[in-house]
Amino acid sequence: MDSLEQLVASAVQDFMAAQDDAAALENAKAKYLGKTGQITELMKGLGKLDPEQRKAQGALINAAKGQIEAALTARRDALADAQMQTRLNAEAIDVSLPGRGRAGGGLHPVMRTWERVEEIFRSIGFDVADGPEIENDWTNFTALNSPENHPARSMQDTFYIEGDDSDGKPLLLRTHTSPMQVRYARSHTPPIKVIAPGRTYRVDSDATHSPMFHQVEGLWIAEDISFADLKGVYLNFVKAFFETDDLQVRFRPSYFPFTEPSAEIDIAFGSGPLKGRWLEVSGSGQVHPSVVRNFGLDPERFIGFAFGSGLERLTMLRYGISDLRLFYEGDLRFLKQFN
Ligand code: 2NL
Repeated sequence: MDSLEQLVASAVQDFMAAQDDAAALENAKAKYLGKTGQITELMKGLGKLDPEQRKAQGALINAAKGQIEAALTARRDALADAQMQTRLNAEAIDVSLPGRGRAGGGLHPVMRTWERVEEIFRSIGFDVADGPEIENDWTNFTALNSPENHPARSMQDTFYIEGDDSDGKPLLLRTHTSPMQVRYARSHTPPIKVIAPGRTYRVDSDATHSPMFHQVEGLWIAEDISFADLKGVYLNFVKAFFETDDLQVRFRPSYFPFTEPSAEIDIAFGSGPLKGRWLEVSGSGQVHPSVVRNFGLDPERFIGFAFGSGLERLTMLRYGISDLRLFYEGDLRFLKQFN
């Protein structure tokens, strides 16, 4: 084998030895084809030969150079192919695999109660009111006969918003759902049958109180209704809500600034784990004449009945939940049981 053939053979060997690292192949290329590479040096030596020999030798060197270049290109392509194959294997996606599925959301148990209460009252002709959670002092307190110096109006009991409304009056997070009913009563003409469910806020936080909680209130205003109608509506409601007719209600005298007379509503189940125990579920009463006047109505002509219940309380009784705090912790082990 002459020296040119050996040179080509050694180049091919070096190229084959270069593995997945691109620098190794480029170094091998420089050894033969670079500025001081062996082929380049042979070319430089041609100048010393006479013209006849230079032509013959030049052709041989060029042929060898061509073979080396072809071997280099082939090796480059082979390495690129191998690299692509490795990537394809590593990044392969099996399109026949089943999907991961979509995690289904679910309703919070208090929201279930909220929807249930709406459905029951709609079925007996009540409308559902809505309204702002940031209220003014008049709608939340004054209109509802809450005296100017009542502790409920203090910063210790109510969340006030920094800054006032456009009239310089304080703004606050509504402390009950009643302001929605005040707004509703002032913008509708009797007979009025409405419930107002929603979030409410008080400065209160312990095992049985949350700074945010939910209420539903009901209001019925007409010319010819009595406490018996309130009792009938509420009894129908609790029977539908708890899905049993085996249940009693009792009205216990109480006091609220916005009703006179006022009563607590208790219920007792005739069976089940809570059988025979009187359970407080709502406040209620005949709407105070001053409040009827604040609705823009004549208390001599119109009579109103109202009630207010806690949605958390109703939910706990319905599902047998013993700790209010479970509603606000967002623990999926608890929440998943209702979906
Ligand atoms: C309670 C007390 C009650 C009302 C809410 C009411 C609303 C208007 C006018 C008059 Cl607009 N009354 N609501 C009446 C009596 C009791 O709820 O502590 N509930 C958990």
